[in-house]
Formats: sequence, structure tokens, C-alpha cells
Amino acid sequence: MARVEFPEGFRWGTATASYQIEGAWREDGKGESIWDRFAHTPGKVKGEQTGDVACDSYHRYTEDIALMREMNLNSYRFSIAWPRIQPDGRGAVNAKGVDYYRRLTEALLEAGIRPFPTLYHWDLPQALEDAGGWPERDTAARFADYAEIMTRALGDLVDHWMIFNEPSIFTVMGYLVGIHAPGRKSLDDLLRASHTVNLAQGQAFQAMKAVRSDFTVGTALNMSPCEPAGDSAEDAEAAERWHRMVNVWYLDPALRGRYPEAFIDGLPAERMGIQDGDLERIRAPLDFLGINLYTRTIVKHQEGDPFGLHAVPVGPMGGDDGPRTEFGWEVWPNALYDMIMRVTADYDRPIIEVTENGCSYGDGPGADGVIRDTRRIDFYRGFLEAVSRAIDDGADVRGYHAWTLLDNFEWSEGFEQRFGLVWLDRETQGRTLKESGRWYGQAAAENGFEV
Ligand code: IFM
Repeated sequence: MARVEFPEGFRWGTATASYQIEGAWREDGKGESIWDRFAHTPGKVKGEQTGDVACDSYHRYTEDIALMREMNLNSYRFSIAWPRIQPDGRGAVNAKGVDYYRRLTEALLEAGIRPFPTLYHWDLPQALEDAGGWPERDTAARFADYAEIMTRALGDLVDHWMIFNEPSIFTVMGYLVGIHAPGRKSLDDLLRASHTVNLAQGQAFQAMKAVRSDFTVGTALNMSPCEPAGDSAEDAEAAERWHRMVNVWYLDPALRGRYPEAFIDGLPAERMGIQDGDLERIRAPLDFLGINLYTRTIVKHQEGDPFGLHAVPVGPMGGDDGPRTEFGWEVWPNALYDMIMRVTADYDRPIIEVTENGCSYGDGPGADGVIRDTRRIDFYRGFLEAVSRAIDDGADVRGYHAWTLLDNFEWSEGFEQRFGLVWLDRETQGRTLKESGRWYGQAAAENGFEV
């Protein structure tokens, strides 16, 4: 038996997102979001499910906080629904929306849990989509206004913020692939959206720091180490281009004021709508980097791919060597070690928070009511051991957030994929800690575990 230990002060948390857990989709003055519209459109989400009620956390957040306390957690990553704050994405502030997040934040602080909000986890106000959505440049200015409103509203309670959640997922899935809201399928829309999001990141960062210069501001990026499918130089170059497009497309603009060289034929600057001065505007010297990671990516050279990168990922998520979760994602803990070490080397040892990592397994209550989700325990043991190894090898990782607190609305999959440490009974909204939740809580209490 060996012991895996974390540095003193290491944060143990869970992560959630507004549309996936809150419900109350049109209460207290909330406006319609693109996910409300998308989920209400027949054929978009499995089983025609929606986040109208979700986990009802809008009304049951105190129960959720009690569960976090039971697990000895000291950080909670949640997201703020922009349409609760500005129902149309611009103009007057909806006081009841702000009030909800103040109550949530105060209750977290009372419980000794750091509130760790993300400003945008995919629920754009529908009115802004109607005005052009993320491909429309003006959305960046609207977002910076909202960032200022929110940081003013919670700035006396919250120190640590994230701007975006997984920009490369919501732009690619929402504007190119079309399986996420708003469901468009256009490379030009994606290219323009990606630039607006980078502008928004830069402008929001400036607006937040103007509210309080000592805010700690980061962003949460989906990352996955890219491994070449074969031994050829072509595959190696394709894997590197995929890395630039998926992992650092929203990081290099922020930290280096430029786009990475991902496209074979050079940056499509005109199609992206890049204007003079934009490379300064997209800069955001982030105080920390949030890493959301689920598995690795195997990439091969291929012409005729949808991006024009001459690179495509092979097969389903991950490689073929590890077991798979119920979503079909390969369980490959070393992916987290590799990714942390790569950004540590490439970006001069940034402060890192693991902002999401988790797995979907459907294990439910046995006859005795106990939920023995041992595969999830194995998953967390493996990935946390990888984080600890990265810290030993020089990375500056300050916290880890399991995705997710409780089973919730998994976007176009509906409620089928269960990622929670807590089981959700959708009929009663009852919450039951799984065995993985107990294990995670014990590791948090001891700041480590035996392997
Ligand atoms: O549920 C999502 C979350 O919203 C963003 N990151 C990945 C999770 C699992 O798919």
C-alpha cells in the first residue's frame, strides 16, 4: 500500500452548470436561453428531455450544499445563467436573478465552501442568438457588460472566477456539428464564433479586473492530450495541429495575443472576422488555467476533414487500451498527467485548477439502497493519483473538481448518462450519496488516500 498525498490547502470540489441542474427555467424573471429553445425543439435531445426542472437545484441548493458538507468539500464550481441576470442579454438587471446567486454564494460561504463561479456554461440568452449569436461580434461587448454586472453583484463574496466553460466544445458543437444549441452547421459560423469568444474573453477579463484588480480570474478549457495514431511524421503533425485547435485555441490568444498555427493553409483571418487591433483585444493574462479533462485523443492525418486541418480523431473518445465508461469514453488516467505536464512546460508553469474530471456509470441503488459504483471509485483513484504525480513532478495544481455533484441533464443525451457522486431520483428529486461520494469525501477529509 502506498499513500497519495496532496499539498496543504489543496481544494477538493465538485462542478455543475446552471442549465444542467437548476430547473426553474422561467421563474423569477429568467429569460429564455438557447438551451431552453433547443431542448424544446423536437428531435434535439434524447427522449425529448429538457432542463425545465433538471435537479431543481434552484429550489434545493441548500440540500446540495449539505451533501457537499457531508463530503468534506471546500470548493464548489457552479455557473451563472446569463438569462437570469439579463433576460435578453442586454440592458436592465433582473434583481431576482442576482438575488438567487447571492443566496447560493452566502450559503456556500457559511458552509466553509469556496464559491467558484463560471460566467458562461453554454446558456446564451436566446435574444442574443436571434441577433446573431456568438458569430456576431457585438456579442463580445454584451458579454463584457454581463461580466461587469456579475462581478459587481457578487464581488464582495467571490474572489475566484472563471470566464468560460469549454469554448471549443460550445462553438464546435453548437455552430459546426449542430448537436448542441443553437444547432447550426456552418464552418463560417464556427470560425466567426471562435473569434468573438476570444474577444469576449479578453474584454470580460479587462471588465472584471476593473471591478476589482485582485480578483483571481481564469477560464475552464476542455483539454485532451493528442497522440498520433501511427509512427508517421504526418500523423505526428496532425496530432499537433489538433492539439492547437482543440486545446489551446482559446489559450494562446489570451496569454500570447495570437492564434496557434492549426490550419494547413494559414489562419483564415478574414473568414474569422479579425479586425485591426483584435490581437491586443483578445489578450487576457489569466491568473489560472482551468482544465476539464475526460480522456485522451488519438489523431491521424486525413485530408477532407470538416475544419481543414488535415487531422481527425480516430474512433470514439480515447484510445483502445483502457476500459470504457457507459458513454464509451476510454478511462486513461495518464491523460490528465500528460496534459498538466504539457501546459506546465509550454506556459511557464501556470497555476492550474482541474475544473472537471469524471465518468458516466448508471449504477443505481441495490436492494439495501446502497449504490456500489466501484468503477467510479477506481476512476477517481486513478485520475487523482495522476494529479498528485504531476504535482510531484513540478506542476502547480491547486484544486480538483469532480464532474459532477449529482446526476443531471447531460445535454443532447438527456438524463441517460449519470456522472454524479450523488444519485438523483428524477421522480422524487431525492438525492442519495453513492459509494463513490463516500470515497471522495474521505479522500477530501484526509487530503489523500491509499492505493
Ligand atoms: O456535462 C458536461 C459539462 O457540461 C461540460 N464538460 C463535460 C461534461 C460531461 O460531458
